[in-house]
Amino acid sequence: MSFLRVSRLVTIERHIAEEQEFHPSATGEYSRLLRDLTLALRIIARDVRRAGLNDVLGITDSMNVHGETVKKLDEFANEVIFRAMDHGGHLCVMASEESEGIIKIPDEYAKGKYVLLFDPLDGSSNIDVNTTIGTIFSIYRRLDPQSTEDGDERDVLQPGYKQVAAGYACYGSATTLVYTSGHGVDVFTYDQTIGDFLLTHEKVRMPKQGKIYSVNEGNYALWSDGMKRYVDHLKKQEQGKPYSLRYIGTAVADIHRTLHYGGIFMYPADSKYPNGKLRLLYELNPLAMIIEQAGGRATDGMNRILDIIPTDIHQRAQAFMGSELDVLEAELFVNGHDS
Ligand code: AHM
Ligand code: MG
Repeated sequence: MSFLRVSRLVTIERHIAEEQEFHPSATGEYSRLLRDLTLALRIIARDVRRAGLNDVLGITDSMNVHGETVKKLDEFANEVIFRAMDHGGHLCVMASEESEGIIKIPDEYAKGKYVLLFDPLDGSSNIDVNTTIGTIFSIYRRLDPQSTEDGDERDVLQPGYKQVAAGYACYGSATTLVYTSGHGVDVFTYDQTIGDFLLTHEKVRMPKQGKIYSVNEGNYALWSDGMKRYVDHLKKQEQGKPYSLRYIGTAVADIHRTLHYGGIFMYPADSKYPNGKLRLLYELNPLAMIIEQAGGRATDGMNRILDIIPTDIHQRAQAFMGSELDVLEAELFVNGHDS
């Protein structure tokens, strides 16, 4: 099945410019922010493609041919995003899964009206084995639109429903960029020969129900009884079942498949992670916005993920995301309403 669902030749930059035309008061600041961010994604994509070679090309374990320290890819991605975004004048503060506190914009640069949250390299356990990894991002407006000062933790701790835009880059068999600004979900594919992301799937809609579940089932013994019953139910031999199991262990990749094929992706609470493992600000909110914008459902088993009020920049939450009917059914089981 081909996923090409567009008739127009459009780059990501053109697409964002077209969306800005819906907002006559737009100053272009947002378009410039996105342009800087996609530069960072192109640089990370290039280095992901060279993963494994960077060390080989280095003179020693820790030095590359330029005499610079070879960084782990996730630290490198974190730094690339910071360096692409710190000086544009459109951000007032950033926060990253890889950085302990909020990330200040350096004193010498102007502070803008947006906030950027990101997971620079999602699926880090897959880096060394050439399996799909990704970058996730989330953009908010700062709380005080008139301020030209640094943003602070309050700007970062906003609920997901306030996101202006969200997306992810998925470094798989191709590099794709999945993006929403609240007007549906569009998918762009990177063409390295022209160095640009081209629109390849416009306004993705996910199936109402799928036939795939995606969860780390190795944790079965650590789950609640309701969660165990739900997964047992998906494996029954009855109409429409058993479901197939697919689990990559990179949230971006598991969500990307779920977006196209439908079904459910889960990271529930277990006795090791009582609130689930995934991070609300850098992973769940942006992925939940994408899933909802494509017609799916994203909850923590009880509440809409986008409505959770964050209290800590690295807080975790449970994830049940995917086709609407599948997520509704999972909620019945995990809340004990299945019998
Ligand atoms: P990371 O951001 O440090 O890579 O960790 C998050 C990843 C997710 O991408 C993925 O869904 C999950 O951790 C996999 O966890 P597990 O190995 O416990 O199944
Ligand atoms: Mg991650």
